Amino acid sequence: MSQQYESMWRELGLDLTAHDALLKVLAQGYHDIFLSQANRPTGMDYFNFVVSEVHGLRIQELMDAKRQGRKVVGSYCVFVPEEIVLAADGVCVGLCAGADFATDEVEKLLPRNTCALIKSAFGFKLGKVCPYLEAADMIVGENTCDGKKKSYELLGPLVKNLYVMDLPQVKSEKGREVLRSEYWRFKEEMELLSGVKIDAERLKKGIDAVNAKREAVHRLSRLRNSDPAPISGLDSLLINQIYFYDDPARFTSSVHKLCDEIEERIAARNGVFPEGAPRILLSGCPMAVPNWKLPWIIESSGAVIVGEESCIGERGTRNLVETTSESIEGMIEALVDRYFDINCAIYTPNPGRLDDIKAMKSEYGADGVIHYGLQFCQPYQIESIPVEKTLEQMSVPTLRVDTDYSMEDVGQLKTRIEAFIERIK
Ligand code: BJ8
Repeated sequence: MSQQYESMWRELGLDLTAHDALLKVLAQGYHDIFLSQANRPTGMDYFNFVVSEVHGLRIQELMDAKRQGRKVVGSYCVFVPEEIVLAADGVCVGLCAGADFATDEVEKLLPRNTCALIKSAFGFKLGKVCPYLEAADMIVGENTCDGKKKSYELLGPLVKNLYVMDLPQVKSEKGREVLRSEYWRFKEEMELLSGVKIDAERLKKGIDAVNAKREAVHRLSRLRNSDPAPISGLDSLLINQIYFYDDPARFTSSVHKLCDEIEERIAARNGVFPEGAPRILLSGCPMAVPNWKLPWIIESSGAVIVGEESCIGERGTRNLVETTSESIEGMIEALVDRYFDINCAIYTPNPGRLDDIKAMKSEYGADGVIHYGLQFCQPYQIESIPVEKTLEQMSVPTLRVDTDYSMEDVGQLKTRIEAFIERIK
């Protein structure tokens, strides 16, 4: 792949040597963690292909779209409405990264005790290894946690095109008004950037495309309910990660095709884990590519992950946008309704998230919950304590895991997770 895309990467300003090293690590990790799994559905071949071309063919597609005058918008948060980007004929891509890179350089800019998700975003910029970031015509930051909102002040001078969206911290009428006015402002900004006037017809198409994508992953989530599990949690997480990169229509049809196959596997009782394998619900911080450490430890210890209460998972995809309105005002309001309901820990208070965890636990028949907190992520680490307490009071075994992107704690995590699995058995 390297030679085929070298000129494109050079044109984007990537550091080819560092980028090559990153791709090698990614390919090796993918081989060891994903391709080594037994009895995967054949529908995963498509997603294997997407990963193998994630810095190749997909970037080529973005560059082709740019040549046709379309704009590429990168975002770090599921509050950024892809529907509005699509309505302006743009392409929306996720920019969160799940690996440490250029850490020494990053720590000259950011305190060491910044969460790995933020440091990684800076590392991919400073190390010049992210073609999505470099291809983006607009990078959308958002005022969510303190770490993110303060770090965008430092990211701004490093990129030409940062746009910061303000977001509410409280689920009040005032909070809703903040989201409403920010979505109108974002619509105007997208119109300016693209030169496309977003009318009701365009916005409806954007809403339908993203709703269809969400419906596809909802179908997959429901199918994971079966015992024996017809698909691993690792593969499901991968699909949720690819959700942020792939062409929406192609992604949607590939997920449905996979689901058709999974239905056949369920009928044949053909699982990827033995029947009765301990079932785990993961909850907490988002896991961006290639952050596969914790799910890999869990599933290689004999338990299966049956759901993710996470932004790269159900927190990000729950609820469709209501499609009853024909007017642009009504559609923006429907977007506000849908996104305002995301139960991110940046909200205070945030009781809805605990309700979601409880509902997912019973819907997917989870035997226990593992709460994943990134070190130095105050919102999720602080919430993890009442989450654990409440679930344990309900006799739901719960394990709190705080970690980062390094592999240093793998042995220790494995010991804790194996003991937890023994407990829920
Ligand atoms: S809607 S979860 S994607 S803000 S891990 S950077 S919270 S210190 S990512 Fe998020 Fe939007 Fe919320 Fe979802 Fe801060 Fe925590 Fe780091 Fe985090």
